[in-house]
Amino acid sequence: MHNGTTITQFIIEEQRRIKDATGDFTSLLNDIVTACKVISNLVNHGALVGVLGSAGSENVQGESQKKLDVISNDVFLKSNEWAGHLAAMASEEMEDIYHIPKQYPRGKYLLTFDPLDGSSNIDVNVSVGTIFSVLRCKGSCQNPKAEDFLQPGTDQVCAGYALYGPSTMMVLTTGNGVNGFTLDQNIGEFILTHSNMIIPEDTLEFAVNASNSRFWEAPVKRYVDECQAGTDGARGKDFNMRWIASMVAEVHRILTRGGVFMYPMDSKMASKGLTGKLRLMYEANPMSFIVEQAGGMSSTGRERIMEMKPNNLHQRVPVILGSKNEVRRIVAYHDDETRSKASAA
Ligand code: P6P
Repeated sequence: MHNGTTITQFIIEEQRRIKDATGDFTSLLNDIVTACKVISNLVNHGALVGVLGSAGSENVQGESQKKLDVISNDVFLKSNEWAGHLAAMASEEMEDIYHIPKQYPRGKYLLTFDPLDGSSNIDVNVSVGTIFSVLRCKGSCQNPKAEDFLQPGTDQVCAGYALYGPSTMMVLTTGNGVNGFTLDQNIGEFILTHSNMIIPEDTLEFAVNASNSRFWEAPVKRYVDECQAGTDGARGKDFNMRWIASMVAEVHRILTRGGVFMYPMDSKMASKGLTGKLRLMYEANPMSFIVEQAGGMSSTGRERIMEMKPNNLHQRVPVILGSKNEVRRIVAYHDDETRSKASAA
C-alpha cells in the first residue's frame, strides 16, 4: 500500500529543502514526468498503436533505431522544450545537442537522456526504460554548446529513470537518497511506493552478457569464473546470474534486492576502437548517481565513473555497478592486475 504521496507533492517538498529554490527545477521535473507517462502509454499499447518494429534508420551510435526510439525521443523534446527551464538537451538518438526553438525562452538547466533504453527488447515485450540526467548550464545558457554538457557525474543536479515493466515506475535522486514511484494508471499519477531505496552491500547475483566472456579482461574473467565455481570455488558460495539486456531493468533489480551489473571493457570493443558499450552522459552517469545515492558503488573497474571528465557527448565507458562489497572486490582484482603488470615490467 502507499500513503498517497504523488511525485509532484514529493518534488515540491524536496524543493522546500533547497533555500532560494525558484520552482524552476520542480517544474522541469514535472515536464520530464509527463514525458515518461506518454512513453509508458505508447509502450503499453505497443502493436495496438503500430509503434513496434524498426524505424529503418540508424542512430549516432550506428545502432538500428526502433520506431519507439524515435517517437520517445520526440516525446521528450516536445515535453521539455517549451517551459523555459532548459538551455539545451542531448540524447542518445541525436548526434548534436538540441537547441531550444527560438519561440521558447531558455533556462538554466541541461537535460541528457536515453529515451528508450533496452529498445531491442520492445518487439519481444520485455521491460524497457528511459534514463535522464539534469545538469546546470554553466556556460552561455543563451547559446549553449556541446562542451557545456561535458561535466563530471558529480555535477548532476538530478538523475532518474522510468521503467516500463509489469508496472511503470519512476526512480529519482536529487542527491538526498533514492525514491521510487509507481504509476497509478487509474489516476495517471506516480505515487511514492519505495521510500529511501538502499542497495544491500553484499549479493549472490551478478548480471553480465556472458556471450562476451572470451573477450573479457582478466579481472572480470576471474570474478565471473569464481562466481560460477560456486561452493567448490574460491568464493565458497553459489551465485545466480541474470541478463535482461535492459540496463534500467537490471539497475532496478539491484536497487530492489542487490546485485552487480557489468558491461566491462573487452578486446572486441578495443579492436573496434571503442572505449566501452554504455554511454557516459545519459546511461552510466545517471545510473551511477542513483546507485551511489542508494549506498552502492559504480566504477569502470579502474576509476569512479562519477569523477570522469567527459571528452565527448557520446563517450562510452565500461560499467561495473551495484552492491558495494562486490564492486569493491572487482575493482581490487583490477588493482591486482595493474600491480602484477607493473612488477613484471
Ligand atoms: P547487449 C541496451 O541497448 C543497452 O544499452 C543496455 O540497456 C543493456 O544493458 C545493454 O545495452 C545490452 O547490451 O550487448 O547484451 O545487447
